[in-house]
Amino acid sequence: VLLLMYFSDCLNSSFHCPQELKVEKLEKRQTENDVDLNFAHEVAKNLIKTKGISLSYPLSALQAWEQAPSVRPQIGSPGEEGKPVHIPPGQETEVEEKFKLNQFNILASDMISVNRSLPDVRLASCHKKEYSPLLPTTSIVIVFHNEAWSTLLRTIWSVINRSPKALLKEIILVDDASERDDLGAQLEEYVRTLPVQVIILRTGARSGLIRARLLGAKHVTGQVITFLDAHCECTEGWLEPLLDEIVRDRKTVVCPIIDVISDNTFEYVTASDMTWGGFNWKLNFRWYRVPQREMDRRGGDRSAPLLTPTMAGGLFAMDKDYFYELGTYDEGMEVWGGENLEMSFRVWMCGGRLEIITCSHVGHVFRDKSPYTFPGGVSQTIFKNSARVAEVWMDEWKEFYYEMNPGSRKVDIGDVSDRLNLRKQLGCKSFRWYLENVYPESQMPLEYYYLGDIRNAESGMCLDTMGRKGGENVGLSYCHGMGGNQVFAYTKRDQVMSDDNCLDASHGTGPVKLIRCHGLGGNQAWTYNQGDRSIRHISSGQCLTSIIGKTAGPELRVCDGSKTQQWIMKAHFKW
Ligand code: UD2
Ligand code: MN
Repeated sequence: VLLLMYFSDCLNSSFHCPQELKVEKLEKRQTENDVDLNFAHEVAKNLIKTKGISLSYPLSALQAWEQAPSVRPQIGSPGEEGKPVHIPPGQETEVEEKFKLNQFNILASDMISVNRSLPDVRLASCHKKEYSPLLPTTSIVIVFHNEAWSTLLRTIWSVINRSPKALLKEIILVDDASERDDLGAQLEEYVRTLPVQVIILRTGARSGLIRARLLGAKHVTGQVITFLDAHCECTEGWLEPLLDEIVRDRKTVVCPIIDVISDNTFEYVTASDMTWGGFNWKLNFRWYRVPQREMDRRGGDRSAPLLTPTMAGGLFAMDKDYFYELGTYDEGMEVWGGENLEMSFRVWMCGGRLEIITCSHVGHVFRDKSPYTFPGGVSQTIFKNSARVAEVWMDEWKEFYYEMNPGSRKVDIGDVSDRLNLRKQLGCKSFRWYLENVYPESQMPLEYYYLGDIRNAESGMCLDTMGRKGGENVGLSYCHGMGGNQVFAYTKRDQVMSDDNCLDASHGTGPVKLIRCHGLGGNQAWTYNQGDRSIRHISSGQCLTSIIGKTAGPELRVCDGSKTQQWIMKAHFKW
């Protein structure tokens, strides 16, 4: 008989529970009060054993959790059920003027209830899942700098409304030196009325999101830390599958699917469960399609946890002790950026795993630009943070980053010796191991012959992406030796690649395009001949040619050995 245990007050303690302990038989044949505590623990332990549930969590979470009441749509209110909000005519100028305050439509956000209803976006198979009755408690840490009142409160309310009460230890708000009046005393007063413990911390001086999160983490009393941005909305059933996966293996760091809340209409738009996290040479986090390999590993079950090479960074949950064991965050990082890849590499390389839990959905307002200032300058800050990631974690592949962002070689990145020591102490694996085992589909080639610019012998000009997007022609311009758009890698898989695009020619003649690398050879396979310096398109047998008098870019032509078909790959050549 399965016993459901209600430890009404002991949710807040770890092993020692107060007296009001009720043990109920599932079939409700009999209810006994004042059962001996030791006996109850014994029964619980037995259950854990027989059900095969890991004992890494204290029994505090042992209870049938009370479900949060689900939010009913307020018929007629704007944005209900996640629908888009339409701004009344005549307010367009105000929308535009106020947009830059938050880089989203604050008028739309203000029109929506802080308790708005959302659709249940989960896959049908998610509803059939059974989660451990022994889920740990969690503290939610939300950091913010100048967040809008309505988005912040909607984040908080969505947590309250859609998390089982027993699992929610507290919400920790970290105000990173906001300069808005309503986020001061008014917020303190507001949170006192909430049906959950809310702690407000203030950094005092602007510390950036990384150090703000660290301050929040110090005050966590739950067993799991869950981080959220300050403009999120959690959907029905978002929390249980995250915590369940951590119970199975405390070294698993879990992310929900991050759905899109429109920055304009605040419409709730479901994101694909077929994307995972990657990164490019610039060390920007990017979404890519999940490869077949990972679909196969999950037996084609889209509701199964998805192993992801990296995470977006804002929304994730992690065992609190493991957060500390693994070295929290790099405190040398400023304001915004880099910490997401740093944490992703560290988790994988140092013995953990990183997953997207596709049955858990949380919406986030994605913005095109940051609304706030970067005290040290935007690019200086991001260069510094990313260079710290590259120096500590990426071994020789850091060169891809530096070649792509020559500006970051000149930035003072500060001292990284503590982080290097951490890597050593934890006995972390190499970046090569990560690329081979976790992310073989990466845009960083595992084996490559050359990284640098590719110069034409006749014109002296260099191949140049001209900053164009995938699908456009590759260009040719004066060699500047500064990397960036003129950096290409010639790889062992016969690719000539620049970041996530590859030189691609679908016809035997004509312009050569930059197309997202597919790694399958075909139109993207080239061989470089060090002898005659030709770059030959394997499938057509034609040669990459710089056309005299034509500045548009190189084309494919019949190979004739002329200087227009000779290309110089000078530095770092490794055969
Ligand atoms: C993404 C992440 C974000 C973070 C960032 C890289 C998601 C959905 N978001 O950018 O969490 O990992 O990548 O660093 O995955 N904030 C401060 N102090 C600051 C700057 C920001 O407290 O100096 C707060 C900000 O108010 C927000 C959170 O940090 O609540 C994340 O900032 P963001 O929303 O501008 O980042 P985002 O979503 O573009
Ligand atoms: Mn955000």
